Amino acid sequence: MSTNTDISELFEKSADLMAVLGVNSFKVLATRKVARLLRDCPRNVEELASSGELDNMPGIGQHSAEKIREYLRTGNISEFQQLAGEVPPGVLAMMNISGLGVKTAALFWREAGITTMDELRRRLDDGSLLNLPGMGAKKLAKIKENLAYSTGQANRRRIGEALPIARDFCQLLQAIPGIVRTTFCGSLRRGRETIGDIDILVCSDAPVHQQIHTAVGRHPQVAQLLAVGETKISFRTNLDMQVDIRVVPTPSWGAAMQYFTGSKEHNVRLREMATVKALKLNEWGLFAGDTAIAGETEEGIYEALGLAWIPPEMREDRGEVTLAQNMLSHAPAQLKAAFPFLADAPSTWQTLQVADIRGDLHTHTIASDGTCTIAEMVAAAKHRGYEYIAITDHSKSQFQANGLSSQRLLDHIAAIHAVAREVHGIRVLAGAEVDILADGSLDYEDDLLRKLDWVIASPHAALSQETDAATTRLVRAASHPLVHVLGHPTGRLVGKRRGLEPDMPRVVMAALRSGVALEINANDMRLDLRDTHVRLAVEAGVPLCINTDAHSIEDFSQIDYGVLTARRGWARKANILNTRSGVQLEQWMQARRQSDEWR
Ligand code: DGT
Ligand code: CA
Ligand code: CA
Ligand code: ZN
Repeated sequence: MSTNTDISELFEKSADLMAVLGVNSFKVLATRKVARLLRDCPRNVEELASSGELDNMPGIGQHSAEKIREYLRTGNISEFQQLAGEVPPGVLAMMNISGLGVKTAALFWREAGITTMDELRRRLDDGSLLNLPGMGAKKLAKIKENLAYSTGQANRRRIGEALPIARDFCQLLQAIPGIVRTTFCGSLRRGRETIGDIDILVCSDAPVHQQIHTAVGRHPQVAQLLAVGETKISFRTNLDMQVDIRVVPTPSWGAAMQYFTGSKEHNVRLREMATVKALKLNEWGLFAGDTAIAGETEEGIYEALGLAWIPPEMREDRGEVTLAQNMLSHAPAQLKAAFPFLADAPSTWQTLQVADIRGDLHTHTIASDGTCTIAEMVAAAKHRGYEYIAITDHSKSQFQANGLSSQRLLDHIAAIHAVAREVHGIRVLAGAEVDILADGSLDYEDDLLRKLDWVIASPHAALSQETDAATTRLVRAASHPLVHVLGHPTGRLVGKRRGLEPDMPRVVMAALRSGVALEINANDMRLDLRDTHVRLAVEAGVPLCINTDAHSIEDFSQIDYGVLTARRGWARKANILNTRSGVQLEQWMQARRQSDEWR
């Protein structure tokens, strides 16, 4: 976890606190602005502080600079701690419910005296909140629904929050003498969109628990040690995530990795296979009687069970064991019978890699709600080694995101083309992220869409539609001949907003018929398509795009989460449109536009 992120989150949280406490709104806005600047700043804030540049940064005033220095010195900001003391934690928690913002939380607290989630739940049920100003039955019903949804997700964190923490601690542990290897396992290694707790394994044949205890105890991110033993150390981080560290000896390393990666359902299958072979599988190894026949490597465990090694993201008991069995025994006929969409009947699973991605086809600039210019986005994409990038700002209905009117879009297309002429070594596509309106029509006229190289159609509003309406809407957009890809098709936000719940197989079939691609939005708050939807698209043979939806140059790194989600849906390189070369992509786009001409 970088310092920039930590401080940024602290400022953001403090802005929420100020807003609830009714602090002057200029101060709240200024605090949010600092949070955003820190989040998007490509340079490390510690460096900026020590070089003195912090004091000259636009948007960061003298007071904020002093607070940042205080954090760097002490790991906290006293003024913010004081604010936190004035607001009950339940009131802050309320604000995480979608549709219940700062204003409503303040209203519920000040006017209705609600300070806990339990109380909120009770008062939503007894109808007494209807007396509050501005609270209609419809609004309260929405809050109730969203509350029920976020409760179901309670205590799980987004993968984007958990992964940096896990990497940080693995690095810390790796530096301890006597520790041979470290890795994270569990849901995080499987690339799930949310993480309950972080499971870390360290490999060592020497006693290292004392050193681990010392290193962890000193770490500023650690809030509370929960358990300290010789083979297991657990603690809770400042951001309230539990981390379990387990020490494993070399001969059991692979068995432990396999066991603690899970999933539980996948492990049950494997243990069944072991039993059939009269073997016993546990976290120490695979045993015939008392003799270990595998355990040092994960591959060894799978092989001894008659299975090809299975990428962690696929270990969800969704057919992967059958796949692995047929791959290892080179049974292409059985494999194709079980999984007709795997026409190539692979004998090993070539896992999709981040390095396979050759461009980003969904990015925003300052023309709408991004923070960088066209030239900056293009330069950053080129620096990543990308062969192409599509600039895709919002369309006119997205007024809160500064969406482009028709005239502004024409100017923007010209500006994108101007940048494209200037830079070499990367293709720049002039695109747009066009709103799919509630009825499935698009936010720009066809004549305007024809002027674009690349059209994403995404839903942003009316996301509480019933299934039927949502299906009709998305099918209509997916059937539009000028659309290249459906962007974040459901509009869900992980742990926060359910989004549309269309009949996904029908949307996928519509995309297949019309030749439209589907996006895996890699932003860890979206991951939309989700893993199960990806699998539908892969089975149907609909091409996918993994895009970051970058609003700044830092966001390009979110691609990792999109690739993990793609792997969870069994997508391989050939399924992903933006693993193709620029030339191949252009061919695909041309074929797509011909379908428009034949209309
Ligand atoms: P999470 O933490 O809720 O996001 O999900 P996981 O999958 O990381 O689950 P966790 O942390 O409870 O356990 C990590 C792995 O350890 C799990 O995927 C499989 C294995 N495991 C844990 N408890 C059991 C168990 O009772 N039976 C079996 N077969 N495996 C278990
Ligand atoms: Ca876990
Ligand atoms: Ca665990
Ligand atoms: Zn977007």
